[in-house]
Amino acid sequence: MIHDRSQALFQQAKTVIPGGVNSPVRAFKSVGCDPLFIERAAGSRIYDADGQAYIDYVGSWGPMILGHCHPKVVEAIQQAAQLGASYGAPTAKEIQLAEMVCEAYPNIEKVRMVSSGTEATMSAIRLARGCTGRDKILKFDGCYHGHADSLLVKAGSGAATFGVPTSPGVPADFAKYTLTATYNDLDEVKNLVAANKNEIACIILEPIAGNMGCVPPAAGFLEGLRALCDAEGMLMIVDEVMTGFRVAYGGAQQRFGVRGDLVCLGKIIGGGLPVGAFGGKKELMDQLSPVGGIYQAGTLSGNPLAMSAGIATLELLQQEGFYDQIEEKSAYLEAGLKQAATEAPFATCLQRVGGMFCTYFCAGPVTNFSEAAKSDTEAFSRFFRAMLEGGINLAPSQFEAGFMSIAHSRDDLDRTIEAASAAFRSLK
Ligand code: HOZ
Repeated sequence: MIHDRSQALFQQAKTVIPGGVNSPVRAFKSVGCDPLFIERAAGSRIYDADGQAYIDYVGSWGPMILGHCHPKVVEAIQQAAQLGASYGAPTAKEIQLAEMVCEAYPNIEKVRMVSSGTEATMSAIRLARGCTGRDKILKFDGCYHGHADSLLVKAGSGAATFGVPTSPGVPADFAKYTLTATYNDLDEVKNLVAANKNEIACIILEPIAGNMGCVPPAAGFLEGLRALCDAEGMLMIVDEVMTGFRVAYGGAQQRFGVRGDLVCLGKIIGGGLPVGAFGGKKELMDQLSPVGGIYQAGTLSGNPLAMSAGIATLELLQQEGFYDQIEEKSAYLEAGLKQAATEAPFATCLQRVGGMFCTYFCAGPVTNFSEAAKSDTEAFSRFFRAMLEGGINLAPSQFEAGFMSIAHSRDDLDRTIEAASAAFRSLK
């Protein structure tokens, strides 16, 4: 494939944007090639600046479950834009989307809209600290909850990709309030909680870890955390930014039957526009300003374009059989990729929950970050480049999930499996 225009744009971008990108993983730094610059997208495809099409499993890192440019979502955004891009004042659309979220998540009685997943988790943490009067929080090694100071400790996603899980710039005085445990290790969590009795405000987790690839919760892990939070007066914050409306309409909490005290959402609820949300029982949410004293605000919060795109998206997700189709497509791809991987010269392990998946280049199962980190990232990067040259766009990091959309056709999946066979063979 020709990447002349993308390469020229990357050189130009680097002169005015740090690393040429507005979010680190996009720089393709860990996969040994220059990033594609994207010009447009439609359905299951994205098109680069050199005019080449790719079957896309990044889906803007999760939001595009309908595929790109769904006509109903485009129409909703266009109509909203004609009425004004932003007012900084309440609108009926905010209520509509909030009602849809509350209906989908029974543990959310009230929800506040923000502009990104980072804002959602950051605000939920502040609320948890304010409600409990405790400063410490507990997160899991390899889970990523955006880039707020308290949460950028042993983080997954780009932080793991570039080997700086705890970022310079996070004061040690802040980081000391963030305790970290091994994902899926309930005993370790219990020990940490016992050692910090009555000091931990909340446990925050990805109910399916999608920022160290794709790691499902072990049997009993979510239930154990729930019971521990109840026993110890801690809030359980379930970060469903990635999994919400993705692995089921009611997210991972519906799928696994365990409910958090606070829930963070983002990605799909904005239909591709910048959005985040956090919600929970009204006793907790009403401690936020202006009802309570815990402050949280945002100029673009509840933006009418984002609300419109979110409403249109969620309406389409309610269609009968939507998630069955996502499951069916994902299972088909999983089976095909596993078969293709038999041609790899070493062990691989594909993990999937609903429409999110990851292939590790090591023997599995992968249950936590230290196991994910055993994946041969050099082999991943060769596989990634071979897939890209074969017209398949995967996330440019071993530690990110792939995402299925409803727009992926059987033909797209077959082409992907064919490209993967060739890519695995090329690793010999
Ligand atoms: N690291 C985020 C996904 N897990 C987003 C990356 C991006 O948008 O570049």
